[in-house]
Amino acid sequence: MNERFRAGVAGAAGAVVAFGLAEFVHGLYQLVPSIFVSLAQGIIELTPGGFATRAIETLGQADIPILVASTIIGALVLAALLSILSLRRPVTAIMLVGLLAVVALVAAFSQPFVSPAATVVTVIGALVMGAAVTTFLQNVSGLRAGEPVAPPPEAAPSEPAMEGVRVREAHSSGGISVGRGQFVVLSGAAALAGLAAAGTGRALSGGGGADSAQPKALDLAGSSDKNSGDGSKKPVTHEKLPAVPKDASIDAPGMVPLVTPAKDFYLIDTALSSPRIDVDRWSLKVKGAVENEVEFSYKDLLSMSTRESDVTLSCVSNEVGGGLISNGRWTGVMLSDVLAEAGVKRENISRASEQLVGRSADGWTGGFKTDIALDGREALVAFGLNDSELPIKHGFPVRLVVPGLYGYVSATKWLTELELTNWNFDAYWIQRTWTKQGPIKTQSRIDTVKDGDDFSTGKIGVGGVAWAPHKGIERVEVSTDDGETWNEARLAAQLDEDTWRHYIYDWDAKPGDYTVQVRATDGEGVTQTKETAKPHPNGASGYHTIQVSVA
Ligand SMILES: Nc1nc2c(c(=O)[nH]1)N[C@H]1C(S)=C(S)[C@@H](COP(=O)(O)O)O[C@H]1N2
Ligand SMILES: [Mo]
Repeated sequence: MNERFRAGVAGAAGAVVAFGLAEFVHGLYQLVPSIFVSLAQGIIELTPGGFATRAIETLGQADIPILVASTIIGALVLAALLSILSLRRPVTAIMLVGLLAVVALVAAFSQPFVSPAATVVTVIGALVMGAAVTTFLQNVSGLRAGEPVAPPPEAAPSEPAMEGVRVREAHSSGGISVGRGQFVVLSGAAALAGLAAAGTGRALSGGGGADSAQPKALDLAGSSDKNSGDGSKKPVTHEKLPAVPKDASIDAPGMVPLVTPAKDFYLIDTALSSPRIDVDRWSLKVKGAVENEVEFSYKDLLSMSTRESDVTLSCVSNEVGGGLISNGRWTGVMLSDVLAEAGVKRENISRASEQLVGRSADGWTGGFKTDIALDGREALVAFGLNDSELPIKHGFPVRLVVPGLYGYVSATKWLTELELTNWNFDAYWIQRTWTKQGPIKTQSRIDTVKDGDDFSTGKIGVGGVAWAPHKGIERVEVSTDDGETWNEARLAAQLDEDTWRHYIYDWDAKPGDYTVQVRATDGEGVTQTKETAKPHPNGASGYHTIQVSVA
């Protein structure tokens, strides 16, 4: 092993220890954010618009492992290079480590709910420990001659980062060195210790695990009589929807459930790890161009009138035929009721209050016309999904759900603020070149038959879902001849005009190769466009088209 290689290994081992320690502290104390996640998140935020639209529009899906892997590799390579540099130019190396501390702190402080002092101590402590381990490994492998054998890093946490400065006589003879085998063992041990610390930290903080934990059942009993003494207030009610009617679903192999189970609900956001919010400290502010700013606690919200509402949510990044769409039964307070408390009414919307911006605990924003919140549709400040609290990943404790709008302009998760402002403000994805208004395009998808399927002659049920949230679906047609002729599909009962609708066409298939397509017509009589478009900048369009063979 040559000198550089050993120095590189020493640096990488030190980095593992530094990250491990920081991750461990994060596990013990959540107000110290995960430095690793903060850095990766920083990369996302700094990604410029054009690139971001392609690279991270489906974050929460396949891109996360790539991002995480590149962040890890990047950090290890950087540490290795710093270690090599430190042999020749220790002072420069130390200054660069200092710069890393600043970068890590900036990233950490952009996370929600950060304890400043503890975070500073953690970052500096972790870097000092990492540098100590690196220096120790450099020493024992003879890369830094003239130093006495340092005790193991666990026993020597004091001022080791400075050690490099004192090593002037690096080329003098002597110095204690261990053999190659021992160097490998020591480096491996350091890295393992770091990994163990990181693993423990992850386990303590419930990284991943708690996200998938079963959300608690909603319990609104007892929160109802709050305002009853006040004669001026309308009585508080908790409206439940009747059970989903049987005839609203078509039961066929491959059909998706009409109401998506929370665990299967599509997931899209820019948060590498979901903000964990303590409901007792959470509040929702309504501010900006309002008559009076108001602030709601979680209890305040639950003691208002609540309702359930069936709403299909879709992501603008959904490709034709794609799965970034789900249908939920949401529980919450009407957004219009929340706004009314701040004096916002449809009649008094002005240019200054034309836009309603939802802001998340993690800083994400989504904005839409204030009028949409007040035009009667069941836009909710939601705290429940399918009779349970919101899952952490889907916005616990409170999010927005607005029928008819894509999620990127409307469905703010981990909601902490509603701000009334003018139309000039550009929310998160608008800054990244997606269009300002995001009405969901009328669309349909074939689910029961897949592209490339082979069938034998006979009846084939071509079915799936069609949606035009807030307009409803009036008709769905299926073509088996590449759009030459269209056959009316059978529709299930419409659960709600805000939700998708099941359809099926019983196709009597003869032998041959077929191009099968579907198209939907919304409640206003408008058929979805045949024109194909990519998701960027305002949603995909075109007919879902598949090829099948019948023999
Ligand atoms: N805080 C926050 N809210 C957010 C997002 C986000 O990145 N951060 N993404 C939005 C987008 S683009 C969509 S499509 C929906 C997805 O909601 P879901 O993950 O619950 O399906 O959330 C919206 N709300
Ligand atoms: Mo989205």
